[in-house]
Amino acid sequence: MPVKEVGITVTEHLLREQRETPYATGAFTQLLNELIVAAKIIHREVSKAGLVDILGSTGSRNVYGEQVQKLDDFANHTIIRRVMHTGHVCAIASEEDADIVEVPQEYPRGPYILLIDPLDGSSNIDVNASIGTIFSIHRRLKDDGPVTLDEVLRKGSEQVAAGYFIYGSSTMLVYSTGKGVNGFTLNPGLGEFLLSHPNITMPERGKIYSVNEGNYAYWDEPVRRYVDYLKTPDPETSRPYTSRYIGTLVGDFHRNLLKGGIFMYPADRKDPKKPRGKLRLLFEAAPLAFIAEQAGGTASDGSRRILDLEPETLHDRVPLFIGSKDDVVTAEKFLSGEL
Ligand code: AHM
Ligand code: MG
Repeated sequence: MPVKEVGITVTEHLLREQRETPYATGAFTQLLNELIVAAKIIHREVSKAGLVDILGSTGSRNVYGEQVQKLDDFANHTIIRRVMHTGHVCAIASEEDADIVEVPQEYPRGPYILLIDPLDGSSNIDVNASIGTIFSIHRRLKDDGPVTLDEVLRKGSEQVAAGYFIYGSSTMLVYSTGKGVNGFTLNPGLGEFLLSHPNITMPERGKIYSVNEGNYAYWDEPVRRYVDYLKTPDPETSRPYTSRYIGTLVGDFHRNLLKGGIFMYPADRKDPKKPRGKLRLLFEAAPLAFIAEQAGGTASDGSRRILDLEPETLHDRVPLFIGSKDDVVTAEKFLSGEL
């Protein structure tokens, strides 16, 4: 493994990874490069969002019945348009679309399936807080022919790569191909993502918990007891923990990835239509679980490893407990009744 050189471009980093991978064709590198171009376009729109008529809602609702923001729509179409014609994917599944979008068979197609949450944290768009794009890449199971749903409904452990872009105080790309996690910061002057956070590792235990505590009354008793525990002073275990919650999964996860801690979106009784919490297994939980594990952390639905879960539908939701290993294990112990 060559020395990680802070400041190298993401393209150079990808090419180095490609050279280390036997039989690599470069298709994956080109796919990621195209995704990066899409993210730069989204970054440009996000950074001028307050100035142009791109804030607010489109007036329509997505597959979950949520208001579609104009930037959501823009991000979704930008990624699909850029990636569809690369010849490296055969299908794209988006949190914003009910079904998978297949590349027509008469066009050049490749072996990869891309899954995206094009603009995570949409409720934060209009208030200028961090938002992000989450992606996950699978290699298709068949050599050719129409893409079938079972090729998309796969366990997170089968992802060949996953990552996210965060449009925050700076724009960053964090990704993993299963060989650790690296973070790149966009230098707006150069228009290049430069390696700024090589080999990210998550502290074994953190001091931060992130959860929408407004839902406390709707949680099961064990979740409430766990959150009460985190707030009870005990210097031996660094309690009380600090509470931090942006309401953008990417932003909350990114902070905890660097500083340590736990993010939770437990199941709750707030909305009978969402008995398994709010977050989506394929578009949110699985890609971030891949990153968490690659950085030495972990992710669970309260009792099972997120990366082992088999999705039943494209838009399955799942309770999520993700972050520093010791924190997630403690949460699981509360949920199982062991603590
Ligand atoms: P979105 O993808 O439609 O933006 O929804 C997901 C977001 C996550 O980013 C965040 O963790 C969560 O919803 C916040 O939900 P809540 O407002 O219920 O706390
Ligand atoms: Mg989201």
